[in-house]
Amino acid sequence: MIGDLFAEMGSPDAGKAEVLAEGAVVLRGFALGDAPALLEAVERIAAAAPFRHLETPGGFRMSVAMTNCGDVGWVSDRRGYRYQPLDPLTGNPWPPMPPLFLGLARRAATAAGFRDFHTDVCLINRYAPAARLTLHQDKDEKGYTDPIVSVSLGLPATFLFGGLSRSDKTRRVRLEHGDVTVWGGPSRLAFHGVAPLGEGEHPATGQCRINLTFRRRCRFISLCRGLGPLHPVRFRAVRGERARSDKNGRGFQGGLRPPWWIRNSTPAVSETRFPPVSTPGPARRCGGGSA
Ligand SMILES: O=C(O)CCC(=O)C(=O)O
Ligand SMILES: [Mn+2]
Repeated sequence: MIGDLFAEMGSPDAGKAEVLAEGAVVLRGFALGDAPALLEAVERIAAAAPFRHLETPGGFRMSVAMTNCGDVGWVSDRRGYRYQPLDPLTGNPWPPMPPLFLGLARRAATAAGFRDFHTDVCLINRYAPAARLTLHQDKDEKGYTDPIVSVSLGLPATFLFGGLSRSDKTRRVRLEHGDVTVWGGPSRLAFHGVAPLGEGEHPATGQCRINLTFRRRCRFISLCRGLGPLHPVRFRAVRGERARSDKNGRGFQGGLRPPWWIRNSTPAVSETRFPPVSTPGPARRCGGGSA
């Protein structure tokens, strides 16, 4: 009975902030109050941009089903990993980011010590039992000054959180419905993944887990929109972006020590508490339609 209640409400630790590493924190239950509306929004997004299993550059089918909303979407195929403004499945722009997503991502980033986070892309992952995400870094964005904000909904998962090298020891962190994980600053390029999802049934999502990862792909709208190479705004933006990554980016692209301005941006979190909200919604299908 009590177990069922927690399954419905999310983490029994709702309201606590659990520090994983410098710049990385789990905000327990942070998205609980928004969960029903987030899941409704995911269904609307999936109606326009269906979940699909992408192919890796090596030719494997990913076990996690994915879709996106925002200015661009993350895709993978034989040509590699990248962001692009059009959904390759429909040929349409990705659905716009709902204001609820923007607000939640910003509030979670602020709670983790990263101010003024403005996300421009949300990758939405759907895990069925046995689906997993192998250890990886989120490094297809243009610059790493902004954190990653990741929302867990539905079935619990084991999140693997390591260091800046693939071989670093990983921590196993149980993520529950409503938990929000934020990693940035010195942890922005930490290797992470998700262990194979266990079987189960969650009142909010049924037999799956939904994950929203909010990123900032770039700070220059013209780059995100893919304007032509001779467009004057794009030209300036490209030069600015190059200058930044040449000067600061080289060292930590490859998983080496981050530059001082990333190392010193320690988020102000230790034993923070925030008020947990619990408004379990009606039972839903598993995130909406698939391709
Ligand atoms: O599902 C998660 O908790 C993590 C997702 C993730 O790492 C990604 O989408 O890059
Ligand atoms: Mn990731």
